[in-house]
Amino acid sequence: MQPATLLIKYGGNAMINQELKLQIASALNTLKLAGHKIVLVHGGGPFINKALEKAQITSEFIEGQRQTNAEALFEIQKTLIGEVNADLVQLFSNNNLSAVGLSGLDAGMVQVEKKILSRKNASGELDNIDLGRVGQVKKVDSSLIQSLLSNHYTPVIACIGADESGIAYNVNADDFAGEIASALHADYYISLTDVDGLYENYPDPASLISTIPLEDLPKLYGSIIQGGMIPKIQSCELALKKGVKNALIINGTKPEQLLDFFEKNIRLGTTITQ
Ligand code: X2W
Repeated sequence: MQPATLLIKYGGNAMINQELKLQIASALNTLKLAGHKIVLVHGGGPFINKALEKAQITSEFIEGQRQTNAEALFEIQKTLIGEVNADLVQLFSNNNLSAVGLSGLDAGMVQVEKKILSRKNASGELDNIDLGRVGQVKKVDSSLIQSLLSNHYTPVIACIGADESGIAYNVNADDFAGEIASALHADYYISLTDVDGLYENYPDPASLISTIPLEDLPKLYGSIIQGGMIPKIQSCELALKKGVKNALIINGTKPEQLLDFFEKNIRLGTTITQ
């Protein structure tokens, strides 16, 4: 495969143990050596859950978004930037990836605005739900990422952004990654998750969908596309609509899938086509 820019979203559920993370680091190193430019955006949901529990802060998810008050945001920033990001950077740098740890706050890279969710109530009217300090990406300045890539560094980015006045917000990592992929005009947006892809009838392995056109997705929400798959597919949709060439969901708990796909041309996971 021709050298390409790969934006990889690495979710917390695919970071379950050190051995697995090492295998991911080694696979990314192979891809980098093959000439691909790699940018990694990470989440860390399970680590955030633990930190909030320890701090005795309760949090609720509404349509895949964690309601976040100022106290929760403080814990989330500490966890994503100080713990998850720092740990990945250390591991990746040890595996010759020259990783540089960032969040959307660095150089004002990711500007967000407060996210407002509208949801139908029992009488069919739309209610606005206040998610607190949850942001929606408004603008990405990709120049810092571009300059790191041209100097052979691997940016590793935590999903925190700030609004115009510099106030920090928690951003869903799938949404954040899709926006970065489009700002970069990445060749591939890859969502590394803990399932093999999108299934017609989960978990029947024979029903794994190997390719699906973008235009077929809208009618599948609520049936084939459910739960945690919703933000993943939505971020693929967003990336493709905003100029990314290919979007792919593969199993991050099977790191060999990355090499099979990009090195051996074996079609794995679910590819969403333009
Ligand atoms: C997410 C950010 C982390 C994330 C959260 O607080 O859990 C919002 O929901 P995964 O591991 O990719 O799920 N933010 C607003 O998305 O992590």
